[in-house]
Amino acid sequence: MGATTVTAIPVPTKASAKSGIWSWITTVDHKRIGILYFWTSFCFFLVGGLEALLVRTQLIVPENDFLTADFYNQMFTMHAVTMVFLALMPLTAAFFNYVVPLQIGARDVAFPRLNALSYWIYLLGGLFSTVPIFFGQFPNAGWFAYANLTTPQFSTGLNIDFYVLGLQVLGISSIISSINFIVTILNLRAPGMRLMRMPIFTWMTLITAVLIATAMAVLTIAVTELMFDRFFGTNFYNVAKGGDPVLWQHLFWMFGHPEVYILILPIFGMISEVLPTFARKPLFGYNVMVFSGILIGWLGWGVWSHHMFATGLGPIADAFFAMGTMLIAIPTGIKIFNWLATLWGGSIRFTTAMLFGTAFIVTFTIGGLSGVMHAVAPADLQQTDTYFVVAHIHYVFFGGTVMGLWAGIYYWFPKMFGRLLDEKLGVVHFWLTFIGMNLTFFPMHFLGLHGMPRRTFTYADGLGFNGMNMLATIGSYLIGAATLLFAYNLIRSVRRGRLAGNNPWGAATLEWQTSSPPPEYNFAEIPVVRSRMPLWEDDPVLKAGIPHGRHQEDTGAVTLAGQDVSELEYPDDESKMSAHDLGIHLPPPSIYPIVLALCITIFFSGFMIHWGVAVAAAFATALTIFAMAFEPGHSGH
Ligand code: HEM
Ligand SMILES: [Cu+2]
Repeated sequence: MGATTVTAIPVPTKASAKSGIWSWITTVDHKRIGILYFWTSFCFFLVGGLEALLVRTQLIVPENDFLTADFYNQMFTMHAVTMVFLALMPLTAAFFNYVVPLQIGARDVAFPRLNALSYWIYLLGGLFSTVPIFFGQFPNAGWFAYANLTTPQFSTGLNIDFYVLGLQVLGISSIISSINFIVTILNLRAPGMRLMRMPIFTWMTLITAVLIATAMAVLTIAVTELMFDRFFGTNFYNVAKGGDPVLWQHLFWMFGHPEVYILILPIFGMISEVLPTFARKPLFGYNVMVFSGILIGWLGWGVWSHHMFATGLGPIADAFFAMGTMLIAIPTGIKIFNWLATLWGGSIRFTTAMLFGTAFIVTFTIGGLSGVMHAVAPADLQQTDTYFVVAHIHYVFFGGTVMGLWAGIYYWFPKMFGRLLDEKLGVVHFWLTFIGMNLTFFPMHFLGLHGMPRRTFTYADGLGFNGMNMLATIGSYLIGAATLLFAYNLIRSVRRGRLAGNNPWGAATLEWQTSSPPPEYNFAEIPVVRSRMPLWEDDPVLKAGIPHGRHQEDTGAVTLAGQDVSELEYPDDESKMSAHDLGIHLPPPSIYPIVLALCITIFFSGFMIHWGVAVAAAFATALTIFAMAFEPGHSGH
């Protein structure tokens, strides 16, 4: 425990007085919604992992017949779709929900009912996408679902219908929640928290939310066109009728590349919270970290065609997209150096969160390097559609996103549940995961360079692929074992973990000021912020290192609910401002989010069942929106 730890004896607190299933169904509390996101996406992570293990088991030996070719196609497609849309994105959303309002000293998000709505749409959309397992009709054209594989002539089953409609539903959820977070971060910050005093995780959430709102819009256009091709006989992607399959590739990757940043920028934010806390040093180069994040998000919009070198775009386009892609390595490299500089000279505590955090720097960098390798267009012609790309993807998704998320979970779990995860199990979990992932994905670089194609259901004996495939599969079983251990640790620690207290790690940002878990209203008094690291200000040693904005810097005239709070002093207990005094109410629970989510999901399923169902659900959706709009928004304090 660090010098700034203020808690004497941790006592368990209750997140909310209300309990029972109904209170969860109708909740609009960002913390509860965060917890719902957390468990749901973790379950989907287990499902996605199981799909991956089936794929790896099929490939363990040459000419294996563990899975049929068709089922194999469904498994690798659903593995990617599950991981990207149902596990990792929502798991970052769990932290946006739980942590961001606390970090900015707010009582909730800007639109609490919309927040609940986006969760329920996600859950129902996720279940909808899982239904086809019961009749063997999972999507089977890869997660990027290239035309013509998806046009009605070549895909007659329901497989692609599920892909199209599932993504429509899930896209609504992501767009709603991103708008909610943009507004929350811009408008609900505590007095004194200027943009450049925001915790870096909040900053990366803001950038990610902008990317989600814009990129998801493009995906929606792409899948709506595909939906029209499949259900209403249009020909956007049908060559025979003058359509263009390359149009799909452009639209998909215009979404797809920003999407990979949507999955990594929040992690950059998490790592930038974990490393300073456990090195007991402020983040090195905060300003540069913010601007390099913005630059990555911005450049990320201009490089999509690096996924399309093999379509023959021509030398000018190839050169443009190759250079654009390489440029991204600059802000990314800056971040890596800043993390290293943060560690430099720090007094490092290797907790499990820190183990995952530091390992992330290594594994993510390997993935970044292979990315720059395929930015070289001529080299990419060799690498594309081979296992080399699979190696790259997984060093950035697993070595980056997953390792970073695990760091984030070990770090914030005590805030969310009031109890610490078991550190002994954590260390075992870390080493199994770290060894397992490198064993699984590192040989794939060589498999790819030796010519093993990606998405191949089996391979012939004697091509030199056997040993490395065996290694990769063994590695994946290690990851599986590690993940089960992790699941056990999570479930066990919710009830039996060590009590955490407000600030078990001695961290610097506002979420650690309130109790763990925080009360329904988060902060009894809205904190007034004077620096980037409010909780380190009182520590004479740490304080010296806090760049920018210490006590001396004036907070400006900050007003809240018409009162100048920057100058307020609290002479005695009675005059302290509470939520009540400031006129801040907590929004009442609402049943409409789940009802609306149900209507929307039924609307899209209607296209597969009967058009009458879709029409009825459209009416129900409109009515529910009206009812929701007129629902009274005030309740007790
Ligand atoms: C400096 C950073 C990066 C560079 C230069 C880079 C470059 C590339 C390039 C050129 C490709 C296309 C390869 C091909 O299909 O032939 C690619 C594929 C891919 N990248 Fe990256 N990348 C970087 C970071 C990331 C990050 C951070 C993520 C995700 C967290 C990511 C996820 C992916 C995925 C999922 C694919 C494959 C998509 C698919 O074919 O299914 N990349 N990357
Ligand atoms: Cu890309």
